[in-house]
Amino acid sequence: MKEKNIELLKAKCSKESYKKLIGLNNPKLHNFIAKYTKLCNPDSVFIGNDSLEDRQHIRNEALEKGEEKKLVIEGHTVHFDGYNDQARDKAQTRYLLPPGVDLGSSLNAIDKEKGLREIHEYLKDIMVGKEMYVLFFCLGPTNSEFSIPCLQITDSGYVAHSEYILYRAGYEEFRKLGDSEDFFRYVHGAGVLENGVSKNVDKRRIYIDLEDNIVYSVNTQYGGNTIGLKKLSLRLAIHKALQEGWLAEHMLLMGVHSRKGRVTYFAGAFPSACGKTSTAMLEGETIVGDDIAYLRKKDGKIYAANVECGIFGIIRDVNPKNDPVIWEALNSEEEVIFSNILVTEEMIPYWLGDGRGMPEKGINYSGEWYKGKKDSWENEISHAHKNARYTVSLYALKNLDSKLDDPCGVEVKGIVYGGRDSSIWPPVQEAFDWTHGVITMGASLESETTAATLGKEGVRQFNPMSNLDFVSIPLGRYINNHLKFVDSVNTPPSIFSVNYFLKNKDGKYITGMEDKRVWIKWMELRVNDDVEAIKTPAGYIPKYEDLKRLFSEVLDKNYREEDYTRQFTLRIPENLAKIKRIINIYKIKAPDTPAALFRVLEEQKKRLQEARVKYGDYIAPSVF
Ligand code: OXD
Ligand code: MN
Repeated sequence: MKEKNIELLKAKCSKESYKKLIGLNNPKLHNFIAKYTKLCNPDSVFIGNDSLEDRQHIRNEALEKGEEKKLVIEGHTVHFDGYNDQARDKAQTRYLLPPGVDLGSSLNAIDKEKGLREIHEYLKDIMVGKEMYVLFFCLGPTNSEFSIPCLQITDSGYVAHSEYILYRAGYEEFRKLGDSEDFFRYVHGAGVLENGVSKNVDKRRIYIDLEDNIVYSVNTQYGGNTIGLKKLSLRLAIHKALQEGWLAEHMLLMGVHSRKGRVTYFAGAFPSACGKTSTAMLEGETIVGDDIAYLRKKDGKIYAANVECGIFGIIRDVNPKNDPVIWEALNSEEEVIFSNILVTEEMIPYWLGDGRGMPEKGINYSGEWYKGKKDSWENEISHAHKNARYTVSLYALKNLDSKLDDPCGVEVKGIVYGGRDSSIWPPVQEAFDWTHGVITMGASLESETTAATLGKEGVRQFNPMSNLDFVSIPLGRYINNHLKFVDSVNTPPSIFSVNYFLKNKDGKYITGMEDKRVWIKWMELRVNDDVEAIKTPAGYIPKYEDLKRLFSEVLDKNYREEDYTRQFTLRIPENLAKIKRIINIYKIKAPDTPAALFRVLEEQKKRLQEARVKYGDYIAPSVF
């Protein structure tokens, strides 16, 4: 470490912190920490390791600094983000573009030098009067091929506390790293706080440097913008994965259990707020992860690991009926951070759809709240935000899969793609093969927008692999990486699409909330070659008899043939219009799209057109 850096860090760190810093023999790491200590100019620097004391210190800090408040249940706290800081800010999230690099027109980018200048100006003195937390975590299980060590610098006790819950401790990983620079880094400053929340959200910026694996985030607290190891790292990981031939995906991981005790692992990609966590939490199955998975090849098979060990879940419609396991965890004395819910005088949290009715008043993301309160645009403020969250450790869940921390990951046999789609895809269908699935399901995914990002809700948006917000490389190359991924794999995983949001013409949902338990069981049977399926022009769909049996076994329900017919009718005009949209998007937005994408979609179009000539626009499954 440079002499003046040593002096600076010695002056800002306590003795213990300095010892922990020096315990990592990595001059490049030290110089980086010194650089941001100098720039952000905190009053003091805390270096955290993997110990319980350090974890406790961070929890205390979040409370003492007023970023969190204690709730009535021991171990529970509440945090509020500012009224206009309730979701990921896509517009102000940009890639820092070095000269000569072209990421394509669809990625939000800024010239690197200009962007760095701007963000460094915002970071200058941003931590005056505060403590800077320097923390070490690991993405993926430790001691594993999946592991990526991460350095988080932040002045937010809430962000630091969230990361201690959500990620594996990484100080020991850094020790093993020696003087290597192969780690991800995040620098976050919440900026000026007013009542504990970031005040200058108009100066909110999230800038991503793919060359050096650094993400900077300022003037925001919302987890999706600030928790480095979450969506900020996903963008870095997608770039790294392309270079190294693996996949970094916005995917759940779960074990699906057969009646005979067989466990088959599935990965599933769903856009934010479209059923990913609730699928991962399905009754009778086990959860490995609910948000981000890395997939790697080994010995001709595909393995995946959850990069996290906690859930930053949306807390809406979480009640004893819909989510009994989460409900139980959130009502036990496990460590939980609730954010942007409503809290009453008795310090009891309330959220939308909790089944307990709405309190008359309390504190929420708008400050003091009372029934009927309106914002400055005359919009009524709901008691809790639609994108309110809970942060809890996966180890607190009784349905946790035993392989969460397996350094080898879990072997993935099925991949599921699902979006919020009111009119096109059936509840479940299987692709003909890997290429067909990657292209017609993953790469063609569309979803109606939700409250997880700022902007209008309910607008149909193209969202390939549910990863559009995080794809940090030209889209065509991202798709190509998927196609090539199974080159040396003996039996690639089967690919499925699901749709929990299909509606009738009258706008009513035509499947039940619990039906996803049946669709996943059918996929498990398919992957294991236990049932046959019906071949349609768009993929394989279940046979009525199989679903009827599963509905009875799993849900104790009588599944009527008329429901099956309605749900699985092939909607030709909607499918054709979708193919047209998707082809156009790739033609316009992704000049380096592999030719296979257009070929496979054209073939599907032809099959659909031929079926239409024979059987009309809407084709019942019995026809095939
Ligand atoms: C999330 C998101 O928080 O995707 O998981 O927004
Ligand atoms: Mn997500």
